[in-house]
Parts: sequence; C-alpha cells; structure tokens
Amino acid sequence: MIIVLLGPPGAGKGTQAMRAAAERGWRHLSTGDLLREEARLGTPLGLQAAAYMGRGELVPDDVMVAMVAGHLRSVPDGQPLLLDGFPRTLAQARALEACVPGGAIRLAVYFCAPDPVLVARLLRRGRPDDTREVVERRLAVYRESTEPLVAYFRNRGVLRTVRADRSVEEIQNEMTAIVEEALAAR
Ligand code: B4P
Repeated sequence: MIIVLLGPPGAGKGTQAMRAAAERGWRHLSTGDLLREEARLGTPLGLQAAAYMGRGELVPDDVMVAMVAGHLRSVPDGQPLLLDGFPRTLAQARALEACVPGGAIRLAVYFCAPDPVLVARLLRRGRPDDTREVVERRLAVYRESTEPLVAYFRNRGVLRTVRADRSVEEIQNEMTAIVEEALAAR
C-alpha cells in the first residue's frame, strides 16, 4: 500500500516520514534523500541532480521516474510505503500509477502550512538549497508543478489534508491515525 506525502517544501514531509519509519517500522522512500546521496557519491546522476536542487528546480521527470521505479518493484500490500517527495509533477503521478498495481495508492496526505512558516523553517534548517532566493524559487516551482497534484489525488478520492503548522507530535498523531484507518479499511 502506497501513501504519498504531498506538500510544499518545509511542510515537514521528511520529518514525519522518518519518525513514522522509526516508531512504526513503516517503509520510507525519500527522493530528496536519494538524490542527496547520489550527489554525495559524485555519480553522474548525483552531479546532474545537484545542479537542479541548488537552483530550486525539479530534477527532470524521466530521471526521477527511473530512480523510483526500481524501488517500487516489491510493494507488499499490507505494509505502508511512505513516498516522501514523489510524485512532484502530474507526469510523475501518472508514471507512478502506471507502474504499481491498481488501487495500490491508497492515500495522499497533504501537509499544508502558510508560506511564512515554511520559509522560516527552511532558513533555520540551513541546507545548501535553503537560502532565501532558492527557497522562494522552490515555493514558486511547487505552486506551478506540484500543487496541481492536490486536485489530482482529491479527484481519485484518496486525499486527506493535515495542517502542518503545528508541533511535530500533533502532526504525527494525526498522520498515523489516518494511515491506520486506511490500513484497517483494506
Ligand atoms: P526534499 O528533500 O523532498 O525536501 P523538502 O520538500 O524541502 O522538505 P520537507 O517537506 O521534507 O521538510 P522537512 O521535513 O525536511 O526536496 C529537496 C529537493 O530535491 C527539491 O527541491 C528538488 O530539487 C529535489 N527533488 C526531490 N524529489 C523530487 C522529485 N520527485 N522530482 C523532482 N525533483 C525532486 O522539514 C523542514 C524543516 O522544518 C526541518 O528543519 C524540520 O526540522 C523543520 N520542521 C518540520 N516539521 C516541523 C514542525 N512541525 N514544527 C517546526 N519545525 C518543523
């Protein structure tokens, strides 16, 4: 069962997914972490990706789809797999649907928070792609390319919205309750 974690940069998708993985043993796949690891290793993919990430742009869809597809070959039905940061475009969403069994995408959890909260969190985090200029570009790219996925998953009847301008704990409690509910409804 696939659970898509959707939301703007800084909404806390990675924070929530890591915590759920540590506390509940749910599988967690972060495309941002995979790209940063490739960049750290200096692979051709990593070097290409680092340039996009450093500008606040999305890495091209074909690269992302090829990278994620390999990890989706075995998705056990009864176990949640938290997809953190993928899909980020409509093309990625369609590719995801095409490479998993029908009905496998059971939930899309949409973390929403106002821009000033997101910007403050990212500037505090201070990753190389967390400068003010790059953060503003990432938010603009999010509005243009990723936000349409909210309607996309709503139309499929799998969207649940979680207010992400609260404490990590409150958000985690709500997210895990939503996931447990989906697991129980199988
Ligand atoms: P990601 O690594 O996915 O990072 P993110 O969206 O910026 O952050 P996230 O929402 O996970 O926030 P986090 O928990 O870290 O993407 C980085 C880049 O990779 C993208 O810009 C793009 O270039 C590329 N990329 C990745 N996937 C791609 C794809 N599918 N297609 C194309 N390109 C792709 O939290 C942020 C900060 O807030 C942390 O410091 C955290 O401690 C803090 N925080 C979290 N929750 C909080 C809370 N409740 N209260 C206070 N602080 C909180």
